[in-house]
Amino acid sequence: MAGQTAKSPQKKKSPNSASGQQNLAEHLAFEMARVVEEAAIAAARTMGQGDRPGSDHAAVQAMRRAFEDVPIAGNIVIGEGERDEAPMLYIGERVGATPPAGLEYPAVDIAVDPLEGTNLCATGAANSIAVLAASEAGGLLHAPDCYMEKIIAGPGCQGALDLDAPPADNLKAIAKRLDRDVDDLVVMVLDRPRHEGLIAALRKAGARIRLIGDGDLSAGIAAAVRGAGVHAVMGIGGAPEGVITAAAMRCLHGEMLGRLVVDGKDMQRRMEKMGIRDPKKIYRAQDLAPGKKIIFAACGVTPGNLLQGVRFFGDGYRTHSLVMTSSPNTVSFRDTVHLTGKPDRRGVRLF
Ligand code: VTB
Repeated sequence: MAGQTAKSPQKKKSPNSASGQQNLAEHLAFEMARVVEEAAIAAARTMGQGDRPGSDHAAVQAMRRAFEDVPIAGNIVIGEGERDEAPMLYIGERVGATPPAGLEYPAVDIAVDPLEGTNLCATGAANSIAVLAASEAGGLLHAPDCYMEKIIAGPGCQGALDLDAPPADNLKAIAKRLDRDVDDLVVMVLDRPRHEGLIAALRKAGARIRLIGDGDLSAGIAAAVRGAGVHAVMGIGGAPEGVITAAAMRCLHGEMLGRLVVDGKDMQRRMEKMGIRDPKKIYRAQDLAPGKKIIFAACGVTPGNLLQGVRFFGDGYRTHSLVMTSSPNTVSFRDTVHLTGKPDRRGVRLF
């Protein structure tokens, strides 16, 4: 990210020094963690209410509000939809704090999913998260709101996957890289009729499967983190979610291949308008999120494989977030107790 450009003579430290840049990335990552935490807390309050739009709205509103304190000139490149269909966090919306006179904040492109897994939250099911990815301008593909074929696995599988190969071949390749057998693998697949063939092939090959109702983004991140209990994600999910997953892969060095699903002339025209010349292109994480300075932040809403959900107690709440930067390459799990009232005699719990 271009550092804060000081136009005022009072500003002493050069933000373009290596340590200035590093501090800026770390500082912004911290700010972004606050943004996803606010969205997660608001969404988590609605858990299990069976009100999908209500859950989504709570997350969107809280995230939009939280951006107002972040010192960036933010540009939403993936959001809640086009300007005419989404009141907040629409594509092209400018977010961020207003800089003091004479200062410019860094230009940042942002992809948001204030509540990934709306249904999961509305039904109290596992793995809904509030999530965003950010980068210097131009660092995230402006993916159209269409489907994407995906295959995602951990860093050990770099270069081992093939989107056009039969699922059994990919399983063999993953098993080999992870030094285990195919029947030791756990693959997450969105539970959809379109995946009937894929599921049958995975079962035939002997892999263990977790069918998920929603949320191939959090599943993809889990696949790139050892110990999260998932080795791969396969199948067709959202392309915008694919870009955010790719940003996470840039920080975790996970392997990911994706190809847009272009059905119909309308979609083809939309892609051309967006400058996507080869709709059959197979993207890697580096193509979907090419930024040099990626920031990724996710906060658990409902309890999941990777992140705890938000827990509320009398005097506050506790959030669990994953906050990452690509340069410097850091991965932090942030377990935060937010004390909103006067701490009572119960104090702060270790876990
Ligand atoms: C996908 C997936 C998301 O919604 O977009 C899915 O990437 C939508 O698929 O993680 P359908 O149109 O088949 O429902 C999510 O699961 C988010 O809810």
